[in-house]
Amino acid sequence: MTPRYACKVTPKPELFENEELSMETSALVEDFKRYYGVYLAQDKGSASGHYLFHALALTIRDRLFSRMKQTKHAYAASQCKHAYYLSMEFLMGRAMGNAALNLNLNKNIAEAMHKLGIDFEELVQQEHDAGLGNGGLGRLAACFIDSCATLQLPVTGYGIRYEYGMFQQGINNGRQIEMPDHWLRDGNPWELERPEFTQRVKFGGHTEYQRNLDGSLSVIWVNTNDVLAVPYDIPVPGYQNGTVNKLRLWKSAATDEFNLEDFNAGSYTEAVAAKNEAENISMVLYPNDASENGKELRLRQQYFLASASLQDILDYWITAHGNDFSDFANKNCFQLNDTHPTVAVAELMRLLMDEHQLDWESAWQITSNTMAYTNHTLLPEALERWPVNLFSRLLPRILEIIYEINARFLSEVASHWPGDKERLARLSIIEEGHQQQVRMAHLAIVGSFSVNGVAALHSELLKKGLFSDFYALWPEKFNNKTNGVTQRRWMAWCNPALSSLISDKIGDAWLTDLTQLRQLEPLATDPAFQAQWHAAKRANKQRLSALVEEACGVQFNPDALFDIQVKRIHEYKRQLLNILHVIHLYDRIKRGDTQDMVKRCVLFGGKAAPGYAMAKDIIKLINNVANVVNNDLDVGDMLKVVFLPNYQVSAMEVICPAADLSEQISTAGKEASGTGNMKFMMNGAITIGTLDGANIEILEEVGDENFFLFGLTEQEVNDMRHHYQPREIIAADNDLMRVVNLLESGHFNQFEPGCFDNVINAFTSPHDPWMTVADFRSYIDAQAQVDIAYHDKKRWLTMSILNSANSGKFSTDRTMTEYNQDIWKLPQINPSDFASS
Ligand code: B1H
Repeated sequence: MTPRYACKVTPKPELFENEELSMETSALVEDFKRYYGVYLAQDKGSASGHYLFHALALTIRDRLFSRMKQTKHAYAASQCKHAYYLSMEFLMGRAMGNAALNLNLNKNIAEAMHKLGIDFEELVQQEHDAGLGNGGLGRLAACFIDSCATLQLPVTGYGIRYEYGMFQQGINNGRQIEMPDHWLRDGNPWELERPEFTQRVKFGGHTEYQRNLDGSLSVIWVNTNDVLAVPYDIPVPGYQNGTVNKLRLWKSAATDEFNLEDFNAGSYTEAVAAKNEAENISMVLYPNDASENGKELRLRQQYFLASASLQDILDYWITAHGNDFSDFANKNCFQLNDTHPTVAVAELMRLLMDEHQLDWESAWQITSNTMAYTNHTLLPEALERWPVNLFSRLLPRILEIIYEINARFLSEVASHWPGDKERLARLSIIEEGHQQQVRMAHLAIVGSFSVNGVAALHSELLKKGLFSDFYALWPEKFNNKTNGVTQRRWMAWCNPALSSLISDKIGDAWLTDLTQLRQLEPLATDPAFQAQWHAAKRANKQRLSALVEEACGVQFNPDALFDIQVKRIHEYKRQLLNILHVIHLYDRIKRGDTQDMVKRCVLFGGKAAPGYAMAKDIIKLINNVANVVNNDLDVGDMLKVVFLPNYQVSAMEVICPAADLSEQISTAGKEASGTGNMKFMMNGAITIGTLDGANIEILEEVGDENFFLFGLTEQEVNDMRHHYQPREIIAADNDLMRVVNLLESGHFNQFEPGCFDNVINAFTSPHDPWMTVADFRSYIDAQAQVDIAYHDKKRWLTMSILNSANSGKFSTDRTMTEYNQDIWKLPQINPSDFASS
């Protein structure tokens, strides 16, 4: 079964008793009682967690929406520039705790609930995660909009209100099973439906030329199957500053005409059934992280998001400016979260030309000065390409525009590199071949004034490799924006023990300026402070142990080293390397070679894309190894291993505060940035990692004595590829040889012969792209250093404190400040400066 990481709520009998309370707390109690007793029509006897949660959510929601209105008025009154974050994913997780913190109502709510005999912390656990994202890219979007609200930047998120979010993962006989995540089943108290802003999105049909009254020609897109896009607004509160920004999510719905013909033909049932096609668009999130996604429904989703959002923004513009778009590019900016919403480039051209009668040059001026593109991966399998014939069937007008953009672009290339046919073919937005494809990344770069990667190494590799031709053409477009995470959720909310310790010592300015944590540096070796730091970490480890015991039935000893790898399961992230190390430790214990070894609890978590067989085999391997290790009496509590099912945002809120060791062990050059690495660092975990993504910048900030570095560099990985012989490396390394022998002898799959053959063949092949074996020795040696360091409690605590103290760079407040300074150029707007009567 899937654990929901939720506890039962047990209200005490004093429910509805009232005592002397502060104004704010009394107001909360009153509102709560009204929602609970009147709106939800409950009484003492029916106090289920569900209604209690909803009553409190509605109480908090009122306070969010009133600030959201004020914020909207302030933006309108100031007529300021606005940025829009277009993303197919917003991995928001739970909202209640974050809202309480950001509204500065945490204490009042806890007090109000206490007076009513309800435990606020238990209530928070009732909330279902909003899992509208796959992993890092979706969670980044959530952290970004949090920081923008805290920085009081006029930024709106636009996404899709998927009926089903990321699947719920169960484990059956060690294998992943997927179950639907119907997150809206119990209602979503945080959203407000705005039917009055419904948009209409076109699909299919064909284009025709039409002569206008002035004799000019314009294009019309006719015979389309239209779909309605209905917006739902979700409040995004800034940290205790009166700003509440908006996340607008679109739900698809059928138009009435959709059914008209069938109705008239008397086919009532067919007509109603046809609604499905429209409603399917926002039905389900595609669960593929950084891998192929070539389905028609996915392109429909992408266009649906782009078209509905741009029409919404243009409508708003027209309300204030009519059809005058001369100032539009000065007042609007669109940030494309990877290529997923990139069809927006062509859609904005279409809307400006076909719907608002701008000529090509004016429309292009606006489009190419408002679009900005963020790339999140170099992996070729994740680079989006859509077959031209799919485009021409689904979005014929958009394809015409893409062809025209490409023709004009290629003539610019031809004049820059006369006669260079190969370069022309390489750069073209249309890839030739037996099936022509639209290269979405090329469309994004051509249509944008800014192109950024998400960590320093990643941005360099974009310029040197994947986009080198574009870089040669337009070097000024390229820039880096190293990712971050919000310290409000990822420290203050999820780690109250550590946060209150920190605030006691240095005050609470770190909540909005994370570089303040550097003040902890002088305390890193202070014995009294170390003891408090250790106590906080130990309490967090106990909290995680309880979760692990409940979900996996395995006991984690809070004094052991907590060694944690949680992220999507992907070969490049090399969960395999980690489990090879676990097998090595097991082998050492069995041989009695435990000198210098510390007690370890190894935790894995993460979802595999449902069609990714190798990733699923890796989950099975982890579970089988865990089974053998955890049940071997010789091992005892020297080593425990678990695969925690259904890793999600709310699970990470318990996991990252409890980690000692953060596993960031991807093949160098493959992880664009990583953001889990930052959450662990902030919470005082020490990283064992390769020189990849943002690990490099973490190492720079913390220094190599506070980081366990291992493995080949990106350059070395690519040099070694040509003469990689893993079987020779295995033969030359006794430790590795024993690990491979254990695997090949079927030690972990005694009743399932052959079940790991594919995994073994993959990592022992000279063509293994992830070069796991190449890094084994260096990884094992680094892990031995971990043991030595952990033996020395004082040294470990110093390292832990220094990691947290030096994590200031990795706040999304810094990331967003950089996006704003270099790309968006928005003013800070304080709603209280525009307070209306
Ligand atoms: C990242 C994705 C991604 N990169 C395709 N690319 C998807 C690609 O549904 N799809 O088709 C979904 C997601 N996700 C991640 O972005 C990187 O791997 C991380 O390294 C990075 O930290 C994160 C945020 O920038």
